[in-house]
Amino acid sequence: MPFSAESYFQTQTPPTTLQHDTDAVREFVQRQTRDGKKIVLVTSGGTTVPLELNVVRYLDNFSAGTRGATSAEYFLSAGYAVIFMHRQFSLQPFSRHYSHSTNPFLDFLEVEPPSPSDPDAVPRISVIKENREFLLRVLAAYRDAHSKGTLLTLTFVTINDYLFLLRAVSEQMASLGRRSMYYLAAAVSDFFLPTQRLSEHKIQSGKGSLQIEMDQVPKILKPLVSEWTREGFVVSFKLETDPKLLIPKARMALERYGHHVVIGNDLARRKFEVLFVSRVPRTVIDAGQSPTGPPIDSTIIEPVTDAPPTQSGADYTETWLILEEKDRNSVEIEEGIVDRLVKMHDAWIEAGPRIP
Ligand code: 9Z3
Repeated sequence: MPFSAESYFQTQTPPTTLQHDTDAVREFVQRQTRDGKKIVLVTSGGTTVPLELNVVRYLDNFSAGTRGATSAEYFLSAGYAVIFMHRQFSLQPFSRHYSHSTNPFLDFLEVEPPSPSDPDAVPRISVIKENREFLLRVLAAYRDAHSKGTLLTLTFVTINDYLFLLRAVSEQMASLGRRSMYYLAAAVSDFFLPTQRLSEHKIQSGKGSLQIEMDQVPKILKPLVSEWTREGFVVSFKLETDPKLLIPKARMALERYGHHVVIGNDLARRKFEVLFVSRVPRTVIDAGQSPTGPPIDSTIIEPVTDAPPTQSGADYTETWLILEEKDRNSVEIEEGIVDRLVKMHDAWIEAGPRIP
């Protein structure tokens, strides 16, 4: 019998930090609610599946955390409070600009020699001139988020940590009703080994090949959408490597879970092209709201023309969001993604009951 979400949570062990994290989220949600903020939960980075209880080996899911960390910054600048739930040591908002090995922090700095006329002077470290404007912008946004307390960071490593934490955070955010958004960019394992079948110690070699039978991870979007989040605006990501599968799999996710937006991305093209599949609620159209709004300058929105008709018909919007070729080294596609989602979310808030 495959695990349902319910049987999963009944039989698996919650992470030891769960209560502490839940308390932090409760306090954060209460404070942001008092300040009238919309809150977005951004999940980011890949989950692991340990193969042993005293873990030496694990399976990992691909994700550097760029999508989540970058998007979190754009949500903050759009006025959202952000719960950033990420894989330990994956990229984070603000520090992503310099902590990555392709952008080492020390390369931003230079040493000014002491003045020969002042015997007590010491060398000074400063930021290289051409990086100053950029770093000042990052620093200002970072300080702003810190002084206003609008960013809460949570950490997961395993798929088990992720599932328990996602449920706890969603339950705390439920009181926000339509003023909450779920931006599920973490790369989530599809298969796992239940604790009861995990080897306690390191699996020994020497017995030939290793065979492991894994269980399917329960489809967590289902209870998230229908039980935990009430009226939250839910955006999930679909990652494929076969371009032919992207549209059908993104549609299928939307059909199956009944949430608001699926963003499909092909692994090789994800930095400059994403697919938006959304179910535009009738109420939004009837209220005369544009569900998408115009694109920001550097992005092109193209209708999907090569997809077969949907089974259920009318209420789908399927479009590509593409970065213009000339902008691909200087603009981040997350700016366009977040811009679009904020407009859709506002239309969703506008069309429904304000606070439950
Ligand atoms: C994504 O598709 C993300 O956009 C990426 C971002 C992982 C490609 P990077 O962190 O990459 O910028 O390097 N996430 C995959 C989401 C996922 O696993 N979804 C699950 C599913 O479709 C559950 S919601 O089944």
